[in-house]
Amino acid sequence: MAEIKQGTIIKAYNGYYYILETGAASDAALVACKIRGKLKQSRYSLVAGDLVQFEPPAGAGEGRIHAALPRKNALLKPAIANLDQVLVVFALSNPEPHPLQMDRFLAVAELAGLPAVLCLSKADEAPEEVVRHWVDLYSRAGYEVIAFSSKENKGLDAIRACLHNKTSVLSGPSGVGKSTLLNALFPVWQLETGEVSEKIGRGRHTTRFTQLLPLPGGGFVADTPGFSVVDFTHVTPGQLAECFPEFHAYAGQCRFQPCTHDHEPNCAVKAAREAGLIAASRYESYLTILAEIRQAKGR
Ligand SMILES: Nc1nc2c(ncn2[C@@H]2O[C@H](COP(=O)(O)OP(=O)(O)O)[C@@H](O)[C@H]2O)c(=O)[nH]1
Ligand SMILES: [Mg+2]
Ligand SMILES: [Zn+2]
Repeated sequence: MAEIKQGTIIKAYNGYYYILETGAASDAALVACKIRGKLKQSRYSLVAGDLVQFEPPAGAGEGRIHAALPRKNALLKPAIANLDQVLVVFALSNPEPHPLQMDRFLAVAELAGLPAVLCLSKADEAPEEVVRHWVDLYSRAGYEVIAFSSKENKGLDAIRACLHNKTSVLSGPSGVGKSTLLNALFPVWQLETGEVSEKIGRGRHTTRFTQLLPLPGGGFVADTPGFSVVDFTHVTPGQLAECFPEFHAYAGQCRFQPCTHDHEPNCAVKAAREAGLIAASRYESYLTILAEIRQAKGR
């Protein structure tokens, strides 16, 4: 009987699973494996981030996956298992911060049950008071916020520390500097970066598939555009309110239970918003998404 080892699936591609053995160096060679027949019929397919037991190839050729360990969690889009957190990346300038869009990305992480860290890029392009405004706004909402500049090498240690020994996915719109960030953190990676327009032209015929990058020192980060489709139509108003952490302290004190924090009298969330305890932009984002949910449900 060959030795059975444990490892993490780094990418799944063309029927092969590429595995990094647990405890191996981040730049160790990946082991190409196929799934053992019996496991193939199991309920779910294996994805990046899955922990598996595998039998390395005897000589040349491929190894075999014998078993998958239970998952902590799994995302569908992008398909990644066992995530610890989401780093939501937005630019402080070029493109300008878009609070509704930020709140959507943060809420998607909340819906997935994953802690979100807000990483604000291109700090070199924004005046200090603008940086402070956005950091304060989201810190007060309960998020860990890191302002950084890949260009000027600022805030990168905080992001490196945040990624260490965890499995993370970067999410956020195109052009905010996600790939540039990963290259600045770990220069050996040399991921493709550039203007949005250039990338569309070049990227059309290249297959984009989900892949984890093993971090030097432990942990993984997903090189993927993240959640591109942010769709809340399957979400209930109650679930949406839970996606806004700064509402939690007040929601239990509303006169009506459940309360949608919209038209109801004696709403503690609305009162907190009027007292300046909840930021206006956050409350407006909530109402905008709530209206979309209601419209989709024809209510
Ligand atoms: N000024 C400045 N520009 C940056 C910074 N990071 C990225 N950029 C630029 O933003 C553009 C988009 O970067 P990219 O990493 O491809 O964005 P992605 O689509 O989020 O992966 C590129 O032109 C980068 O040079 C930064 O820290 N400062
Ligand atoms: Mg990119
Ligand atoms: Zn309320």
